[in-house]
Amino acid sequence: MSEEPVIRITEPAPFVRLVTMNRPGALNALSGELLGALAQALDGWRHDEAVRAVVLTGGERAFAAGADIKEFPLQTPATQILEERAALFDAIGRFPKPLIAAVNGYALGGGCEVAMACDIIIAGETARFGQPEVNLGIIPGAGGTQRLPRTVGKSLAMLMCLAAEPIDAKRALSAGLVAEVTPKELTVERALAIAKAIVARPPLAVRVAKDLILRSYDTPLDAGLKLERRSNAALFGTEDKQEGVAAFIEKRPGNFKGR
Ligand code: DAK
Repeated sequence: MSEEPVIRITEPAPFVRLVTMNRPGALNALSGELLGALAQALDGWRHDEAVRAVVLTGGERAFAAGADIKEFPLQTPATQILEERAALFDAIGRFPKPLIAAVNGYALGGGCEVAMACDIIIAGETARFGQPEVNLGIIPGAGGTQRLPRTVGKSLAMLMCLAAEPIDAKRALSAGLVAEVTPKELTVERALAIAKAIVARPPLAVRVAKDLILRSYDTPLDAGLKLERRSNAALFGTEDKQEGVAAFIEKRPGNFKGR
């Protein structure tokens, strides 16, 4: 175990957590320890009503430069299965509350996959996204061959995964991989502003909207539309809906409880 914590957690605003990956000497390479700490934090917040949105960031040089390659020499097919590393990555994908990635510098390999598993990516101008695993004789292992083509299309995904060519923030924006590009000093600030805007909104509606958008990737349109209609009908029975409508009519901000 290193002395410095591999992730830092702060509460920059009520209901918001900021998680900063903290292995600057290794460009935030995703060691088992770092992934474990991240998974533990996210799993702990699943049912914690004091947490409504999370911002995940790294450092100035790197969001994360991928899985920790220095752990690879001892890894075998058996350790890959037994260590359940995939489950650690999955903790991000299964987190039910909004997760915003604030990316400066390298987001490579598993780092790019972690960002893609988040719901919104805000990129600083210095951000570089790539899937260079093929250089190591392996392939993306946490969504790079699946989430990336669904987001940027086949041709660019092939370029990134087969030629190991990274893309810069501007190209990531035009490809739809990121929502916005900011000056690098403002990346976290912008992500936090989005998180604060989200936590002021009804938590149940936010949660259901996130769930449905993620489901849209593998739900036929007709089934997705039915699910949307039923989910919306259910939300009409919530206290938050009563409060949101009353707040609009009374021209005041809503006070939402997630009930
Ligand atoms: N792992 C370990 N250390 C890393 C690292 C990484 N991914 N990336 C950088 N570092 C370390 C370097 O070794 C160096 O350490 P020292 O030599 O100083 O001790 C330090 O960080 C600074 O890096 P550089 O000296 O290389 O810095 P440069 O500016 O020259 O280059 C770079 C920056 C990002 C271009 C370069 O460091 C680089 O190419 N890094 C490797 C990027 C990469 O190949 N990433 C993909 C890794 S494979 C799975 C799920 C996912 C995965 C696998 C399995 N399952 C669910 C089973 C994911 C796999 C990957 O991500």
